[in-house]
Amino acid sequence: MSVVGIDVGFQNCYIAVARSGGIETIANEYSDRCTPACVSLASKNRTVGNAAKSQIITNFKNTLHGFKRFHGRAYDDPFVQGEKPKLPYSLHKLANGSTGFKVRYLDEEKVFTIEQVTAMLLTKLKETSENALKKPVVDCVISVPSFFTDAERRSVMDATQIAGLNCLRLINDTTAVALAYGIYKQDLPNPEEKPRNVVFVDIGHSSYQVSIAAFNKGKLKVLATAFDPYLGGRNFDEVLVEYFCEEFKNRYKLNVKENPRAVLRLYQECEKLKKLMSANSSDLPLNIECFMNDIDVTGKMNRGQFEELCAQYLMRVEAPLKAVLDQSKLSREEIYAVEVVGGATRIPAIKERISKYFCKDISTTLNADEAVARGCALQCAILSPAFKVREFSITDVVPFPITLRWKSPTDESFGECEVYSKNHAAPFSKIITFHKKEPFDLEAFYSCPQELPYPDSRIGRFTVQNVVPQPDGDSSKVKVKVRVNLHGIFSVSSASLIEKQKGETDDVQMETDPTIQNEGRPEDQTKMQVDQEGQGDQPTEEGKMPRSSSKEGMSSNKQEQGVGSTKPKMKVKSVDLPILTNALRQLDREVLNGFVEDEGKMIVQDKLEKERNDAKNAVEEYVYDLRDKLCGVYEKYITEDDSSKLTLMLEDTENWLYEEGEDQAKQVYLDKLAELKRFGEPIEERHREQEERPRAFDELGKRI
Ligand code: ATP
Ligand code: K
Ligand code: MG
Repeated sequence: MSVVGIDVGFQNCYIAVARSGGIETIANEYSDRCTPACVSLASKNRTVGNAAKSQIITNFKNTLHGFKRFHGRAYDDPFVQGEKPKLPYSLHKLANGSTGFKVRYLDEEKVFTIEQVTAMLLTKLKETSENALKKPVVDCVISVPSFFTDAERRSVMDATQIAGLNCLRLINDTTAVALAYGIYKQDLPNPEEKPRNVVFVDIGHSSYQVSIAAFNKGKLKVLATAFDPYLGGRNFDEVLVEYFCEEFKNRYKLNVKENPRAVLRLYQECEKLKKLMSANSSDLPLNIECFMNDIDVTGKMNRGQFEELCAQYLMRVEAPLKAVLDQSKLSREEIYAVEVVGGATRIPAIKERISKYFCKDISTTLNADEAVARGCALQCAILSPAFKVREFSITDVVPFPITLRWKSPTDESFGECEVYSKNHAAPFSKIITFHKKEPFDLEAFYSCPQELPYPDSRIGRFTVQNVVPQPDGDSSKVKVKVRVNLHGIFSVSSASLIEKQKGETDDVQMETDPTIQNEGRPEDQTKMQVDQEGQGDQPTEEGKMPRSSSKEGMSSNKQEQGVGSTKPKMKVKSVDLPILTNALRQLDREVLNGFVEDEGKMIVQDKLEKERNDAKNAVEEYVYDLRDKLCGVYEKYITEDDSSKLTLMLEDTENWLYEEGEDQAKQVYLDKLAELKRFGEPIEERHREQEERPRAFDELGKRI
């Protein structure tokens, strides 16, 4: 079993794996530990990561990047609409209202969903992990921003499925960082002592997250999270781009904005300049040759100027820090350390503001780029039965309160109840008891739309099916288990109908007291209790949660709730009820299966194309190699006449490679190579024999 952690960033992805020596961040085929979140579609194949990044300008219409935040979002979503004019590629409204990407692929126009695009990226990251581990990779843990809502998380989960990954947990970025921080610490307070409270800040390319976690030996508990979901390094790039666009308009009369390639180049150069300014406070140049209309452009900027231009964004650093501290109810003195990660925290003005807010030097003991991936790998190791790792329990929080609403099918009345408050522990299950005679709908939604960084507060509708009245016509008692699972996704995970047994009629009837049927007063209608087993259990598929319907469990539940006068001797029988889940923006299962198949086909296509290219390169290499040797080491082993004939043949092949041989089937190249080798190999053979002869004599001499 593989133990892999993946940080899927808006801009940069990192992979960490567990090997015998511990957790290691691994490099891709470019010896780069960072794989750009970039997918490029072309007429014969797809390229992903570094190779795709180099296509951003040349193949801008078909090179997708900056797509992470389209997960779970409708095309009409204000965020999507805001991004659209800035993107070099085209978005497309899908039939179900979701956001699609319109590209040319295999010489045809194709529309991919966000799940498919992220799956392409994940396929690449999976391959990179497989190359490093030298075995198939299926199990993994993937990070998402702590503020991702249900729809966004479900969409990422679908992407992992398309890529053939089994995501054991979607873990929040800052929680992964907290784990990477805490698990190796030997000096954490004992369980009964006051915990060590640490602030974790992660500012990436698109977003800003902060959390406070309390550590004791063997555990971490997230106390609170806060965020500015739309503040990240890219805002600072944009400020520079706007500034230089204006400047180039004035100085060179260039309208940069109308040239997508120029805009993309300017973004790349501005990002470099931004990074340089983090290390250097003096004037720094920006030079781009042949920028537009054959004009070379130059500009300059220094850190002071940059900070002035970015004042509106720097101002936003404080609010999440204040929000997280307020929610944790801790004082600044109770904060042990402030750990920062994420590329954008390298901006000095950001660091200063964080440090100033907590009246503390910030710590950078964690690797700012790799901590999230390492935390993911650690979580994967903990969850994997195949790997022994120190016990460490993680309790996360629910970022947005969740309310459940139910409607009476017979009249207009309805009831609702907040099932998870803000910062409620997660994962967590609860059981709600209803008294119903027929199937009913539960609607889950986020209670505070105004604080949600997402335009739709709905989570989904869950229909509890097969509910029937009791034989005597009374309502049945229906126990519904709701859950925020390991991925941070809400679900109605199971339901059961409790049947009255003969001879117990009176007891049970007491519980169907009509007051409990009183819709609109959640306290009366719902009886909630914490399902103790629900915490920290292994992730299981929807609807496959362990049922808690034992006789003992039931009676003790009642005592806790103080409902009814059930005697322990009462016999209860429970029947599992199917639940129909209709989550917001959820992909149809059939469609998802189709995507799994399509991804498989695209993987094969990429593999074939790679083999074809490799075969072509092998011909080219052989031509150059043999030509060199004919004038060198092989000279003695071939007549002058044969040599010039062969040289001519090599030249023909080279020309052919640039002309009709440019784009041929793999077999054509294999045949070409075989043909050349028919001439080349006898020469090589003679050469080798000659080389080995004296050595063989030497060996013989030694033995005698
Ligand atoms: P997100 O977390 O939003 O999904 P991400 O994980 O891809 O994004 P990171 O890799 O953490 O983001 O950070 C990338 C950002 O950090 C980019 O905006 C990059 O320009 C910026 N960055 C990296 N190094 C520096 C530096 N030295 N100075 C300033 N900014 C930097
Ligand atoms: K990252
Ligand atoms: Mg990140």
